[in-house]
Amino acid sequence: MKLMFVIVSTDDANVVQKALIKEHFQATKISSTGGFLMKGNTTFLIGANDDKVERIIEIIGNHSRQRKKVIPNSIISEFGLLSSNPVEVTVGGATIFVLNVEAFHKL
Ligand code: 2BA
Repeated sequence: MKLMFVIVSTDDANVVQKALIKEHFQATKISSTGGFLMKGNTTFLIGANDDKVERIIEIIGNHSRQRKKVIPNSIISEFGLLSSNPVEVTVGGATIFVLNVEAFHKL
């Protein structure tokens, strides 16, 4: 058995959670904060049989892969709004740790 720590953007957390539930994978969702950006992200704790790990990674990748997004970027001067140029930013992505589980009890 494995314990997976999966850190995703909070923007992707709900779709990842729904996709895991749809395939009957149990997960615990924890609100977390990235140590570098100090921005909120979401960590899933997932206990799973060894043969399910690849499928779980696939599901997470399908719903949180890094991608480009175009967002409005307004330039504001002392005279007010000057222009609104869309800029491309990278969003999403997942960091996944897979650990061996020595024992698992449900009491
Ligand atoms: P990622 O590498 O995709 O990491 C996203 C989040 O995943 C991290 O948020 C952190 O919460 C978690 N994470 C990543 N690697 C980890 C590890 N080895 N152990 C535990 N948790 C881990 P942040 O720490 O806020 O980092 C956000 C993004 O900033 C990172 O994206 C990376 O692109 C960049 N970054 C992080 N540390 C950096 C550093 N020392 N120098 C330059 N860029 C850094």
